[in-house]
Amino acid sequence: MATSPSKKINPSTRSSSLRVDGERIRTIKKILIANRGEIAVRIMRTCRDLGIETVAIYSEADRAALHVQVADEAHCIGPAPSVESYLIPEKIIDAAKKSGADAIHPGYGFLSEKSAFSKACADAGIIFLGPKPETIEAMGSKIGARKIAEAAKVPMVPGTKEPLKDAAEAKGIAKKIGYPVFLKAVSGGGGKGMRLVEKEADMEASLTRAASEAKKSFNDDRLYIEKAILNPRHVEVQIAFDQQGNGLHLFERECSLQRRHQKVIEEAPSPFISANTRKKMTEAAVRLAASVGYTGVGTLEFLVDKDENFYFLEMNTRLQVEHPVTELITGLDLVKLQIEIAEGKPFSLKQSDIIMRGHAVECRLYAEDPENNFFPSPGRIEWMTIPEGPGVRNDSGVYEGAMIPIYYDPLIAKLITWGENRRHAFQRMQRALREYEIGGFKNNIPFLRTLVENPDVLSGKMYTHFIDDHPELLKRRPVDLPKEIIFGVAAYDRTKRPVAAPVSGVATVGRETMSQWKAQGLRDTLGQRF
Ligand code: MV4
Repeated sequence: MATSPSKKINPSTRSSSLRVDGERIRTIKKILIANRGEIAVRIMRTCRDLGIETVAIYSEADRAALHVQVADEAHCIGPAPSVESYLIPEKIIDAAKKSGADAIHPGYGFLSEKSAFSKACADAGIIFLGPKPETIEAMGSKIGARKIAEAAKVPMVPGTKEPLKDAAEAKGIAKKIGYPVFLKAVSGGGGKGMRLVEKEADMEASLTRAASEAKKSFNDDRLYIEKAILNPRHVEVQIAFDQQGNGLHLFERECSLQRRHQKVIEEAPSPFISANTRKKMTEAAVRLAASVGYTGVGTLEFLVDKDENFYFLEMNTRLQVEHPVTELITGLDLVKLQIEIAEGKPFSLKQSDIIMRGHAVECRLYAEDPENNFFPSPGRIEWMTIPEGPGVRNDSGVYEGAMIPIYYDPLIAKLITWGENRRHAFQRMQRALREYEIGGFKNNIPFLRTLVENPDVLSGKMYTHFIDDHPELLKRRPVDLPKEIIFGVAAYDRTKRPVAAPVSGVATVGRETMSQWKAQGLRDTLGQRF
């Protein structure tokens, strides 16, 4: 696919092979991004910053998608369903070879944590922007990860490190560690296929159901058992390792506001943990990653109880959705780090150079209807007003006029704000969400506004089941019009062409015209959207 020459960057500005400390540096000049949506666009932005050419892949449903338009070059890899396109390693490696890309960035989801894909890239002589296949494989088995954590003396939830043999064994272990317990799939992760067992009488039925779910989801029916931590907080540590074995942590993220294992709001740092807990947790994370010879960026998930005891859960060997909050408090670009690590460059930073400054919050914008059980709501973006101003970052994969396909994750954008402290970051998030307008389909912006204005959220009282425990958060609130209209004007203007309101010779649209607008019944029109 041809692209305009004006977009082309000159890759010759990136010097080729040089030696640092006797290690070979392989300069990356062209990266294929094996993903779509906001993360593909975000990765391409860093590539452009670094003078690296970008290659997009796209399915037939994504011909006009933003990531295709942003890339220097794009290749169609098949029909809309991801099992026929974004999930097929051969098609992606073929596109990489055709385009002459030296590296592939998998983003998150799709093939990002498939060791076979990482291996296939290596076999094709293409750099995979992620850890070695053996590391992905080792962390893919949750009992394998528990054995690694134990060897590295990282605290974890009491439970088993071998697959369960039968119900009698499961009952014996559960009795010893105490109910309630969780049955989890050995090949699971991200909360999929977990089952809470509250008492011995439920064990047999739970085992049968959990095993059949695990078989269906992961083609592996092996289960293990863990003591259940009640009302935990979900805190994760960002780490990075270069190929020389230097390890760093980039502090932690708080991810407790979630619904059905889908995170809704994340922030950094965690408002719950003390400096002492932070030190112990980040040291444990670096120790665990070092013990497996980790390379690249990665995340260690922990559960934290009310007494700030922390327990290792699992490791994610990819760039995560919520990485921008870490970028905003550290000033680092995690994609740039990934690229430099893959090139074989040793870190130029020491741990003491990484300083946490201020606070960051991220809201995930989904094309789904909070008032209808978060049912996905695809469609066309009829209009969109994007927040701007101090401390605001919008990572989006869409544009006004774009179609949201039904085939993929309904995440359309991430809104991230930075502030000098938590309160300031949330104030900016409240402001930015009031500016944000997306029309044409149902989305969760009103729900996000409710959340970031909630007193319990603002005082840091949330926990993993907070949203489930507060169904009233899902109800749309009446909103007072005058506050909203400051930015609502622009949106109204674009839906009701012509641009200028044809009211008694008034040619400009602004706050002065509001009373006339009201006379035209504007309140009713806007009322449908707030
Ligand atoms: C747990 C747990 C409590 N105790 N394990 C969810 C994500 C996945 N990585 C593991 N998860 C959990 N594992 C033990 N032993 C609580 C969670 C958990 C959770 C569980 C049910 C519903 C929502 C949850 C949100 C975050 C964490």
